[in-house]
This record gives sequence, structure tokens and C-alpha cells, in this order.
Amino acid sequence: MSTASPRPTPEPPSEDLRRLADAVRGGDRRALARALTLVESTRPDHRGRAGGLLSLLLPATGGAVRVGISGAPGVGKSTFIEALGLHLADAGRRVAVLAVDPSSEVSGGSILGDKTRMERLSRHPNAFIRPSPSSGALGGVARRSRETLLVMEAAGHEVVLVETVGVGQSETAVAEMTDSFLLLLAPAGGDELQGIKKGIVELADLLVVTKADGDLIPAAERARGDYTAALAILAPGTGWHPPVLPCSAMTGAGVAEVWQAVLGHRSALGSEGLAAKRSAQARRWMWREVEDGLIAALRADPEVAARLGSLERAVASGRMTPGEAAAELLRAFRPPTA
Ligand SMILES: Nc1nc2c(ncn2[C@@H]2O[C@H](COP(=O)(O)OP(=O)(O)OP(=O)(O)O)[C@@H](O)[C@H]2O)c(=O)[nH]1
Ligand SMILES: [Mg+2]
Repeated sequence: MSTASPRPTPEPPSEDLRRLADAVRGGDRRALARALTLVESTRPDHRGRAGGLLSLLLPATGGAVRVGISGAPGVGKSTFIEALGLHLADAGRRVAVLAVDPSSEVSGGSILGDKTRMERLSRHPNAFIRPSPSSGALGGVARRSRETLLVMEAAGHEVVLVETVGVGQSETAVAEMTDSFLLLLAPAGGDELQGIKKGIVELADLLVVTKADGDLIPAAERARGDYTAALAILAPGTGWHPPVLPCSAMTGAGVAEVWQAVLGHRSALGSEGLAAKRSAQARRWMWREVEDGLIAALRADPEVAARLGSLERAVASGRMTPGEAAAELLRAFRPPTA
């Protein structure tokens, strides 16, 4: 299992790093690209510099509307992001797009690798599209994506759209770095309320039925009814009721309404609610990093490594309880002193 290695102490900012941070804040696209390459790098000597850069940029972050977009493969995420991105960019908003794609190692390409799907948006002067950082364990990819988001924000983007494919933990990771989380659903109802699992519904602030155009309009309408009914059962609580909206990225119908609903969710949160949500996310993120760092250090410990094999075998064969074995590993562990 590969785990994220602990980040080295941030470098005290050099003159060079300060210049880069200033250029990023000034909206220089080439500086932004360089900064993102640094932040996404896994090279140990880059990590310290990246930490230094992020410290410099942190005061300039927080100003964007952060929107997560998820859904099953092929549901229309990229096409929707392009339509929404163009809607906003044409209205003069600066839009950034990034992807969290822990599977790219397996599939051999990133979600946004197929640039043709966002060709128009990627050429728009108000838009900046960043493909998924090079693959790896979700923890590492998610951390780099979160930092990418902060850098894009510091560069003055007013909206950041984060795409992730709706399989497993990457959804949770994206929900934990965004203000509003959109779940995209296919225009098929009835038995196919696939996406509507309780865990996912709890993450979603907004549901969008995609491809509501042409022959699919009746199916999209039915799906909207089914999903609305299912939500009433699954999420009966008070507070925010996630709306279900039909949308066609192809014709553009419903795109503006989805954006209005995002803003509606935002105003329902209120500025205090939003600040509280972001604080909780930042705290959770700190603990994720602590956990990742501890696990990486544990696995790198020679004493632990020497005992691991026999302890695992003892547990697997029932000669030792998992609790005893864990206690022995932890006793052998000498955490590195920072
Ligand atoms: N009719 C119709 N087709 C659409 C619409 N949006 C997307 N599609 C089609 O659905 C297919 C998948 O679209 P994508 O946007 O690539 O879907 P995705 O969810 O990003 O897919 P992955 O990233 O591979 O998970 C493409 O063939 C699109 O042309 C729409 O609004 N209407
Ligand atoms: Mg896609």
C-alpha cells in the first residue's frame, strides 16, 4: 500500500518564491501553471518549496465559490462543467476547473485528459483548466487537489469547479474541499435510482438530472420525480432540502437554474454557516494529514518493518489477537522527532 509521505517543513520563503507568489496573486497564467506544477509535485525537494509557497498564498485564499461535481462514469460531468463554466465565464466570472482522479493510474489517463470535451472552455480567456495531478493513492491526490484549489483561488478565480467520478472515496474527498456538492444523475428512473444511496445523498447539496433534451426529456422528468420522492424518504430531516433539477449541457437548458440553486444553497448556509463549514473541513483535513503522516512514518520504521511479517501471520492464523499485535507494533515504533 502506498501512503502519502509526511510533508517536510515548509522552506522559509526565498526571494524567488516571493516573486512567484506575487505573480500568482497578480493573475499571471504562466506563474499560476508553474505554481501548480510545484504544488502537485511529489519530489521531496519540491515539497518544502510548495509548503513555503502555500504559506505565502494562504492570506489570498478563500474568495471563491467552491463547487464539487460528481456522478457515475458517463453521466455527463465534463460536458456539464464545460456548459456551466462557459455560462459563468461569458458573464465575466473567472472560472477554474480541476479534477480529483485517483484512478488515473489504472485507467492510464485522467478524467480531463480528454481535453476535446472542454475545448471551448479551455480556450476561454476567463477560464483555467487543470487536469488531475499525476496519479497515486487517493490521500496524496486529494491533498494536492485541495492545494491546487487554494492556489487557483489565490490567483483570483471566483468559481472553482472540481470534477470527480462517482466511485468510492473520492466523492467524500471532494465534498470535504467544496462549499456545495452537486450529484449528477442519469435520466433513468424506476429501478435505476442507482446513484441515490444514502451515503451519497448525505453529501449532495444539489441533484442534477443530466441530458434533459430531445428524446430523453420524458425520462429526465420521470427521473426528477422519482429522485425527489426518494430524497423525501432518505433525507427527511429539517434544514436544507437538496433540490432536484433537470439540465441539458447540450442545449444549455437548466444550466442557469443550476447555478442559481448553487447560489441559493450558499445563501441558505449564510456567511457564518459557510465559515463554520470551511473551518470544520480544514480541521478534518489537518487530521487526515496527521493520520497519513503517522502511517507513513510507521511503515518506514525499521523496527516495525522487522516485526510486521511475523505479526501479520500470527494474526492471520489466529495465534494472536489483532489488538495484541497492534500494541506490539506500536511499542516497536519510534516516531521521528520533527
Ligand atoms: N444528449 C445529451 N448528451 C450528453 C449531455 N451531456 C453529455 N452527454 C453525452 O454523454 C457522454 C458522456 O459525457 P461526459 O461529459 O464525458 O461524461 P462524464 O461524466 O464526464 O464521463 P467520465 O468523466 O468518463 O466519467 C458523451 O457522449 C456526451 O456527449 C447532454 O446534456 N445531452
Ligand atoms: Mg469527465
